[in-house]
Amino acid sequence: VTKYWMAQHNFPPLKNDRFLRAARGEDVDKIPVWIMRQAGRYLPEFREFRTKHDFFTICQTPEYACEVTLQPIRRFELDASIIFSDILVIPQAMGLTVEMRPGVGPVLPEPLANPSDMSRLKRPDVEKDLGYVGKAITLTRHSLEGKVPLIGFTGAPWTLMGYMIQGGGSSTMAQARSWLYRYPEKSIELLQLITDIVIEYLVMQVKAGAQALQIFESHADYLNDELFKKYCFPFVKQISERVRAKLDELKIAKVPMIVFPRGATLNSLELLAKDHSYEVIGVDWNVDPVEARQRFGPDVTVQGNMDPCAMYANENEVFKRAKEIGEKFGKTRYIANLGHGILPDTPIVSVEAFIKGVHSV
Ligand code: 1CP
Repeated sequence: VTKYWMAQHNFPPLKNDRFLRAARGEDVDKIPVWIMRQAGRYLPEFREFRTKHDFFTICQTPEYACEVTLQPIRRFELDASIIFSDILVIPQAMGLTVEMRPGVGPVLPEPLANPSDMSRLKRPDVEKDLGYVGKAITLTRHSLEGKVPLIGFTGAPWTLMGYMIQGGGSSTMAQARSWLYRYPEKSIELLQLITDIVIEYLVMQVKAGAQALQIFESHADYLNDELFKKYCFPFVKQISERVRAKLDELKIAKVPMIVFPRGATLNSLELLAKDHSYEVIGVDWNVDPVEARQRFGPDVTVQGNMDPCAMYANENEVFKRAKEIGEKFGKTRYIANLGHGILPDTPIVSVEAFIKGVHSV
């Protein structure tokens, strides 16, 4: 079946497998590097494209999503691409309205005010309602011509729950976080519903051609160790285990999985790393490379973690820092990235210097 599926897609052979090798713990000639939000507003060609097309229209139109995914790959010596989409396509497919407001970010005008609002949510037919993401992945995988691998992604359950209750970004996530204490059972019910959808969504992405998967738990910083153990870890673990089991059942080759619990405590990160349900753990810029290695052990690849604001230093400084981080993590089981998404006004020369610095190790 794997052969049949490959033949059916007939994807071009991969020419640069550094990223996949590092994820699997194999030797690499150079440290692989990619950048979270590498397709985005710091690129003039992206800004130009956005003046013509609405954000979710880009996500929903495979030719457009493919075009913006390729933009950073044409410009830079990156070692991986990530499909252009957003984590909020899931709440959207569950029936919530999501608007992308310029200068504000995503807004959900009718969030879940209390557990009875959960009756407004629907269980999407993933292949149908989110099939556009699969189509974008297949098209992009062909259009990349094997230059670099293509990463698929999703938001993790707690992060998505946060947006669904909060109605947008927030500096406290107080509404969402208070659900965890006021309605623990209903919170778990909601997290489980999202988990079930996320699993189907990720399997669809691999079927469509995604060569790795990243799970963004961007709101892990709101969870202390107790909350992380109860509301993040079990669901994130379930996602990896059930995605792998489903791919086995479909006889499709498994792909490396990355979890990025941004802002999680070192205890929480260690819990995830030592569980080995993910090949790769993403860390933000507050995590010390040497301490991370010590606490995670030798059998997990680490991804990260230069401060996105360090990209505002001069070119030489950016190069030097990138090289230093590479040396601290070492060439084995390491994927270089920023500690969070690249900021919209980051200088292009910094991106070039960052990549050169990593590749110089
Ligand atoms: O290039 C890539 O990395 C692929 C595209 C991508 C990804 C992986 C986008 C496009 N969004 C995401 C993931 C995403 N979206 C996350 C997880 C990563 C992270 O923590 O940053 C989150 C939290 C979102 C939600 C979201 N979408 C925000 C954050 C809002 C907040 O304050 O909580 C914002 C600003 C967006 C909009 C968005 N998504 C992507 C882009 C390029 C943009 C900018 C909007 C625009 O172009 O108008």
